[in-house]
Amino acid sequence: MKAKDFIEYTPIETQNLTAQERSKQYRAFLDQRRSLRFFSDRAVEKETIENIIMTASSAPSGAHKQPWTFCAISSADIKAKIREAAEKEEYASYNGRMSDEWLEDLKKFDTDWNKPFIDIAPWIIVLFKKAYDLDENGNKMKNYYVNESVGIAAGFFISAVHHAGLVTLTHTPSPMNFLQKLLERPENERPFLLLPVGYPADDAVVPVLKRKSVDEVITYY
Ligand code: IYR
Repeated sequence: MKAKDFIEYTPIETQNLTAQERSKQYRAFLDQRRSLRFFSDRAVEKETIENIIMTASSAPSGAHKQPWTFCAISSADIKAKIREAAEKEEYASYNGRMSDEWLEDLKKFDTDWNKPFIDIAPWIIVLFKKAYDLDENGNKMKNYYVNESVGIAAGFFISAVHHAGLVTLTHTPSPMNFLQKLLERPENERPFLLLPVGYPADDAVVPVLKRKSVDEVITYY
């Protein structure tokens, strides 16, 4: 792209609804989203995953560098390897690495080191952040606000999964370096999030949670 190349911005088609109506609808729609730990093994087409990832990749990023790689895994063999390595780390976390306060905070989710969803979900997406990029000569090119950018892309991803009628979980097996090795990612990529994607299991349950109220999250001036 040349410097200072501009085209006219085309606003979206609002279908005769006001911003107030549209914002209300979207609020209700995203309020139905839940993080799921119980997945069906029902297949999801590659094209669907690709649409969701490219939605995520439309997120704003520092200097439009798009400092991310989405690894989309459907191979049963690789999923099994990821599950095994993730459970090893999670076992150590739940049995000594996490503080009592942290374990207490997690009680309502009834989680433990077992991560069967990594095998069961048809797709595991591992989102990598790119600390820097390399040009065709192997020179380092700087990325900016990498954590903010990749976090925003993850948000777009989660909303796109919900819009498709699918479910996901923002899973952070910790530490996550095993993913870089297992997926043979280059030195400039660091794992950011692991997101299983699929249909919910027929008997899926979610914890009873309350979201913060307007007064708790907004301060008007
Ligand atoms: N990574 C662990 C623990 C965990 C941590 C937080 I913060 C959660 O919101 C949920 C779980 C796990 O995935 O079980």
